[in-house]
Amino acid sequence: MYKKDIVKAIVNEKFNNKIEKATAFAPANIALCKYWGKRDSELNLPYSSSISISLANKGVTTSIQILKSANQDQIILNKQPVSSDTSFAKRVTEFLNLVRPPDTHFLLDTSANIPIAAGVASSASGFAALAKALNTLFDWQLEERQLSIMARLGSGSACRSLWDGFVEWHAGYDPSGMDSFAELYPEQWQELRVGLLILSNQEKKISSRNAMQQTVTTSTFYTSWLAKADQDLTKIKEAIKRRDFPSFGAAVESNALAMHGIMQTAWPPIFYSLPETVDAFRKIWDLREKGRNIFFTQDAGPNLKLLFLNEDVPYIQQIFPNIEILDPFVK
Ligand code: 2P0
Repeated sequence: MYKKDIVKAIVNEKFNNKIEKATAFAPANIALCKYWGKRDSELNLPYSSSISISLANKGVTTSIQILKSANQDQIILNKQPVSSDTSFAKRVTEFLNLVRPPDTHFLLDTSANIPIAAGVASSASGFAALAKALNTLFDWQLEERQLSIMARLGSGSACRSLWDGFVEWHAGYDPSGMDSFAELYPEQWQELRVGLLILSNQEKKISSRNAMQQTVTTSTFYTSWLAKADQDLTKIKEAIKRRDFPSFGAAVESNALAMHGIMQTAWPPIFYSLPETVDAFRKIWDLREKGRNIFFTQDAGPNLKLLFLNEDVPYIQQIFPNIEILDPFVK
């Protein structure tokens, strides 16, 4: 099945373009139980379900408008024009091609209010904001579920960036992916804090898209990861419900370490951690031995996101002076 068929089914070729320009914001999200591996790489369909926390007002704002008498799209990222031959522009154009009426070009102006180096401002909030802006521009009036599927076609994790708070992405079973969408996990945990610990600005050598594919195709342990992800999802959801922070943190951290572990069993091996990352692991484990409830998660890069409760904010600031602390439930 192709992306274009899915888009056709969702928007029903409806392109009522009455307004000139539409703007939308979508928050960045951090997976607590990770998405790592696709059963369909065209439609970004995952093997396993995942759950994330959105970062309130940290994310991407995107404006889209139709350009009259232009012969190509114009793309602006953080106020700078982006050349059409960059991988960023190619990915955006490819997505716009799915919804492009004949002889139409777009001006897309996108900006992130979170450092790209944090590894959270990239494709997820970008494609979620773009899907929302297109929904307004073309007056599709999509339901949340359809919008989530639209965003997923741009980038898997984008389907989770349409809500604040906890969001669960159901992997689904259908080859069409119409049952693979995210929805709000309706629990509010006001005391929960996320700290962005930037350890390096170095660009990653392998994209998560390629890295997850390499893991699926070469790791003999991949099915163990799926069994673990399934168990962790249940543990994390239950711990959220009970507001049981030690169980929550342990399941989240263990899930991230397992994802990175499984990558090391791919061939060629994939290793996103730097010495600074490993030093930070040890520091956090030492703090836990001293009785502090501080946990981490790590995505496809060397930086860490720390999880702790509001009562530990002063302590965390003292130990990690450069950390950026976010309150996911306050806009
Ligand atoms: C996640 N990551 O669940 C996992 C954990 C990174 C590590 O989703 O190919 O940009 O666009 O579907 O969503 C990053 O991968 O990949 C990601 P595509 P995506 O957040």
